[in-house]
Amino acid sequence: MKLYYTPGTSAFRCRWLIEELGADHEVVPVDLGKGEHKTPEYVANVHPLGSVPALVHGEQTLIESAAIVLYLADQDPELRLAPPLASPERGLYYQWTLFAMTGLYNTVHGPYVRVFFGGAAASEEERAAFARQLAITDEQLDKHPFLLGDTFSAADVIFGGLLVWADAAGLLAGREPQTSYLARLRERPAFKRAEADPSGPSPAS
Ligand SMILES: N[C@@H](CCC(=O)N[C@@H](CS)C(=O)NCC(=O)O)C(=O)O
Repeated sequence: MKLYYTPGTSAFRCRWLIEELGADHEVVPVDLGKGEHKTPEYVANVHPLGSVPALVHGEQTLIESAAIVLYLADQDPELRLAPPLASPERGLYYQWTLFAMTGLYNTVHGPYVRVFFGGAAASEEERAAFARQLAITDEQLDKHPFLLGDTFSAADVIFGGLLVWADAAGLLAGREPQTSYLARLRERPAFKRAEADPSGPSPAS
């Protein structure tokens, strides 16, 4: 498989999941600063919206980072990165994944990109909106190491990836149990491999 990738972007969660899978892969660095995502070739052949990430797997090219993560998580059932269909855990898996990508994403993305480019720190209003959303994970993460309980899953990759952004934007400081949870995720060898990217830092958006 081949991942079109820019560090610090939504592509990170895909890279992390690929590392959790231990799958053979090629990373194709896309330099947003140089506009490599807007060339006619890239738009025609890789990502019709001229964004990252995109995954090429066999004959198929997929876009949308969360779709890529969920698709890849299903590739090796023995790793239990996705809970069984129709199980109670599967319900929670959908709940936390969609909460992260439709709710938390909108709260975190703006401050993250702004701070990444050296702009103003998160406002009180942004902090309050983030804190209110994050609080719905308090009970689960107080009692369990991961969103689904004792078992790490792709939902942790998606939610945890957003906490990485929140942390970089200064939104996470002092918030528990999520700070300890993120520290636990950062200790994962797959996270470390994904983060140690040879193509170096690059603009977030
Ligand atoms: N919903 C998409 C968002 C993709 C996206 O906006 N990617 C950003 C980086 S985080 C990007 O490529 N920005 C440059 C652009 O779209 O021009 C996903 O999760 O894959």
